[in-house]
Amino acid sequence: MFSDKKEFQEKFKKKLETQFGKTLETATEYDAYRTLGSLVQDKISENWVKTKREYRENQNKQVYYFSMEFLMGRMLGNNLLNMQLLHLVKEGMEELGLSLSMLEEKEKDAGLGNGGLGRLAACFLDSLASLELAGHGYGMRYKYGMFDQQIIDGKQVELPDDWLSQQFLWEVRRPEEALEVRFGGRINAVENDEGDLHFEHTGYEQIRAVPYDVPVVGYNNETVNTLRLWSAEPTVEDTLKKAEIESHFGHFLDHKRSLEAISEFLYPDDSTEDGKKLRLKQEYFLVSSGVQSVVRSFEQLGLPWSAFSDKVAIHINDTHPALVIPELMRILMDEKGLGWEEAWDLTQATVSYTNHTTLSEALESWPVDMVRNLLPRVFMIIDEINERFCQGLWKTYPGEFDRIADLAIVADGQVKMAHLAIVGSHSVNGVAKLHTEILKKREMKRFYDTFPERFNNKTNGITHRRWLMHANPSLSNLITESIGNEWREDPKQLKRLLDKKEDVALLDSLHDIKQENKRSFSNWVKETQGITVDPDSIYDVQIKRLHGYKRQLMNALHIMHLYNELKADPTLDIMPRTFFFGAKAASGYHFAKKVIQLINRIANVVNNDPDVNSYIKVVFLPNYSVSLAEKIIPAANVSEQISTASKEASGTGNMKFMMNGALTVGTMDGANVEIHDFVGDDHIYTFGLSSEEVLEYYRNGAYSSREIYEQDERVRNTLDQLIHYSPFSKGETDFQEIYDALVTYNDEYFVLKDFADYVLTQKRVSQDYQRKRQWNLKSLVNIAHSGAFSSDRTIQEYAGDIWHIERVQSLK
Ligand code: 26R
Repeated sequence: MFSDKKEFQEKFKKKLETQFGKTLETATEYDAYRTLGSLVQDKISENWVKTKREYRENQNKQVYYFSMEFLMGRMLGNNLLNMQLLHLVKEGMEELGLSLSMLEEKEKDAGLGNGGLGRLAACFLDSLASLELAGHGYGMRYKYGMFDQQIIDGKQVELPDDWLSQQFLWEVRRPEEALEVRFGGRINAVENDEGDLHFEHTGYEQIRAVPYDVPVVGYNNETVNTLRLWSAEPTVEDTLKKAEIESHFGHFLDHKRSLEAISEFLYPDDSTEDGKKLRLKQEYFLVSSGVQSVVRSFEQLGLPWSAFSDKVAIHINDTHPALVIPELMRILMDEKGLGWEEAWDLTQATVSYTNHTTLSEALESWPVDMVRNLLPRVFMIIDEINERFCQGLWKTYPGEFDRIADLAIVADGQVKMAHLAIVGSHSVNGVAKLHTEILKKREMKRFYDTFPERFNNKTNGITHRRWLMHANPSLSNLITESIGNEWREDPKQLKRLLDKKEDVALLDSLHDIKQENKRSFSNWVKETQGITVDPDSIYDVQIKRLHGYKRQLMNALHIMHLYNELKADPTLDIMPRTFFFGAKAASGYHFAKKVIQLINRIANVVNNDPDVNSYIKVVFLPNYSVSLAEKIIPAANVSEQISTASKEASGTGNMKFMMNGALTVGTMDGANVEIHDFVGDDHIYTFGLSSEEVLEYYRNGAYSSREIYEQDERVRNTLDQLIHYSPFSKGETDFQEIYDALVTYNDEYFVLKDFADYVLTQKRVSQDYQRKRQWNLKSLVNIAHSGAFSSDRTIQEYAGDIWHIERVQSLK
């Protein structure tokens, strides 16, 4: 393809001309981006073909990571990084008068995910390829990804994310591998001559599933794995038939649209169970096309069915793809002729499941009638799985009606997806130590009692390639200067920074780099938001989905409190701080939208008040996304991880900040607990109730937020400003609901309970920040321990303990 700068420049100019009909003089930046992208894609193809051939010839076990979400972000920079071409291309472009980072900015984020769960899937793909493991993603090619957020009049407005309006350079449509997925219809049991039953499906609706493959490039190796995204299209026969019957073009168009709707939208909801049939259709669409495609690949190996689980692992990212279990059973039995027992053993040995939340409102269940009507054969199989499971339970726990009803997959007219996922798989894992313990001791206790060997922990991780090497090149270079280059292939090596705690020059450079990152982020904020922020202030950042349990509200109330203190005493000696927020609220989550409005109101008041705005500033960054995270995290001093203890399964933003030298202000929740255990008390700011205390309050009902409201004057004054006349309320009733949630409805997330400790902790942060060298030391210690949170470590654990796969030995 190209191996040196000259050759690269020639190829680039050539492609610009032949593929896009432009010259360096006439090309726009966007033209240059797509030319470069398509050049890179060509180069990737060589290793892609090779990797696929190698897997086939080697007959390696393949892992398929099924997920309704893949939050990939941009790909150009990361592909160049992983291919070790970043330098060559950067310099080559510069000589042609083009800036690579400007071109990178032209790429739209692939935002096919909501938040943590989707981004985790993307980090895992990067680690699988980088560790030379044969693991692929199976997901949905949504026409519209995560909505674009605008803030108008201080309120969130959602606009469709029409990301495909810009051609997605990295995908390859594979119509020759399209499959069909069936919905609805009836099942007739038919007996053949030997007296065997088989099931005939009639009257169904058929949808074509077309895969689009995206290459996943490993770091500094020749591995290119595949992310396969499925798109719904009407089948040809179906379309013709309909057109004929209806003989009405309008009807035909309606029909076409209703079929395509299946892969139209990502559900922009990361918390509430959405009862809509379309979501269930989406889930089955991914599952059925995915499992059919997996089975087809296995059959090409020419091995007996008994080898299936030796060659295939299917991992389900939360319960969203849990229908994999009955779908694989259906295919093995109805299409391949296996008996129940053999099909069941293979299914269980193939499937593994990760739980990402204990929030009851995010646990999926579907009405029996809906499943039966939409997926009649799949429902029969679920029913049979349930029947056999309950019979087994009856033998182990005779007479324990309660327990059996509690564990059943189908109960109260609902299909419980988590129960299906646990029963039909060989491994169930949580995403941080604390989360897994809560699953075992509480949420899934009775399942743990029944299948203790299935439960295990896999603490989440993040790819240090995107989140450190690519997002923060100056810090990366400093690290290399200090401890050598090995950490790039083996991030555990970051620990060697602990030997450099006395290295004053290093600590100073750490500071300088942070300052430089803060300056360039300030410039970006100025350019895009028109807000001036001071790089000498503390950059305090909370970026994540907006949710009650994540307590952006507590952060906001703290800022109101600081404002009040400053107004009361203008001579107050406080370290200047800029509070950054980035958060999208689910479109139907009214309360979350109110919190966004409140933050924007606070920003408006604080930033325009000359009495306070040289001390505190508030910036709400609209349209938080992966690419925005990559800009702000390297510039952060303080990482806000303040969820109500027990509620945040893991968190992964916490790890990204730590890796970039920000210090955590956090509760002992999710992976914060493990961060704390690594860095020690002196290098993290923990506060608030423990998960046990929170869970105990929920049990005994002894918490009264009104008591705190009545006793703590600061809390009362601040909350009253929400409903009485104040600069924040402006005499309107916009924030009555927030007040009510906190006072009238007893503060479900313990915001008031943890408030006092939070205020004190933030004071400590302000004081400590002023002792530069100590602060930089804390920062260094965090970076040093962050290698433990590389997704390479996480993926190695999945590979060894759950999937039983090893690094692919090259055939060469
Ligand atoms: C059912 C459906 C509407 C739905 C519910 C919940 C869809 C998506 C979600 C997203 C949840 C499960 C999620 O993103 N969980 C997050 O997973 C991260 C990766 O494991 C964790 O770090 C994070 O703590 C957790 O909230």
